Amino acid sequence: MSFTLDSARNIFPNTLSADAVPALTARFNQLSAEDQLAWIWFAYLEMGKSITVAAPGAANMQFAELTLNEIKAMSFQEQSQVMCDLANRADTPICRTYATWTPNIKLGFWYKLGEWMEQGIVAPIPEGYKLSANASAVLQTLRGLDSGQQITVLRNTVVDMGFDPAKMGSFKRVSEPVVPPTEISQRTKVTIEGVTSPTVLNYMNLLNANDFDELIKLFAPDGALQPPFRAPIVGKDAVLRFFKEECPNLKLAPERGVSEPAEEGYTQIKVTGKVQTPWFGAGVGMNMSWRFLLNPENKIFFVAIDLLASPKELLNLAR
Ligand code: ECH
Ligand code: GLY
Ligand code: GLY
Ligand code: GLY
Repeated sequence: MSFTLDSARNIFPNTLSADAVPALTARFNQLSAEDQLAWIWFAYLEMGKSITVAAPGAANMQFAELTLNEIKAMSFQEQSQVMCDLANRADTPICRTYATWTPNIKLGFWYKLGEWMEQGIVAPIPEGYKLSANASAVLQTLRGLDSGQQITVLRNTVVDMGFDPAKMGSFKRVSEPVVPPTEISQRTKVTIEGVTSPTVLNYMNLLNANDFDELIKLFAPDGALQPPFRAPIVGKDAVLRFFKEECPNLKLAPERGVSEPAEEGYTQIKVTGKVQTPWFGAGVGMNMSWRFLLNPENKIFFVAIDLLASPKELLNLAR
């Protein structure tokens, strides 16, 4: 029996991912649009006390600029309507534009709106707004998560807003210019206790260097990558596009791992360690695992990236 995408997804089945994130997201999605926006506002303010979000890069913002200016020129009532439409995933021109943006552009857009809300340029969350009992309970659950899980929830709420791209037919995706790879002399090299696979070491080093054109060469033609809480992205073209659109400036700090032969000349390798996003830098170290399945040519047939349930999971290399 040779590996399929489905069987590959089940390697290292003891890996405990942060189920609290999708569970909380599902409860969040039950809230009204007004409650969702106020909930994010309160969550963002509260998290801002302990972690600092980086300002979006200028390149990042230029694509949202037209829409931001359009919103700036509106009345408070119209602005509130636009924000509710986004939360409701309504079918409006702005919600359709939003759907064409990469996650980083969406995050930059809301970063700017948040600044403007603070400055009184965009309609604020009404003073004294009282969250519903459900929303308060969901916020209380968020407080109990570690910061890596908290920022993942926040990111997901932003990424899921706007009109559903699946209902849009064909459209032009809008993304920032691809970042240039780090100069060879400036590159860092990871070491992973228990793992010597050049494919895995190169994966980490090339991703850290933003060298996506070399990175993709490590994948089999039908190779797949499964990001946290998402369906696998299948095939080299789609994976390369994902790297270029969503993976610049990540910092992967793998710590340890285990490697063992699998069926038919394949090799399965699990690695655990920390990951930083450019939005929060060293302020948030996410506890992650990578589960690689290499084919007999040592190309990546499958890799799943998971956000771990707890720091304890960093030591769980059991099969
Ligand atoms: C305000 C109120 C009204 C509504 C809204 C507001 C604004 C909210 C704002 C939120 C900003 C949130 C941000 C969140 C950023 C989170 C980033 C994360 C990144 C995780 C990345 C990982 C990468 C893993 C990977 C690895 C690989 O090996 C392969 C690739 C990949 C307040 C106005 C909305 C402004 C900035 C969680 C885990 C390791 C899979 C990518
Ligand atoms: N400030 C983080 C980013 O632009 O990706
Ligand atoms: N809040 C601490 C952590 O990220 O683990
Ligand atoms: N999924 C990780 C990111 O785009 O930040």
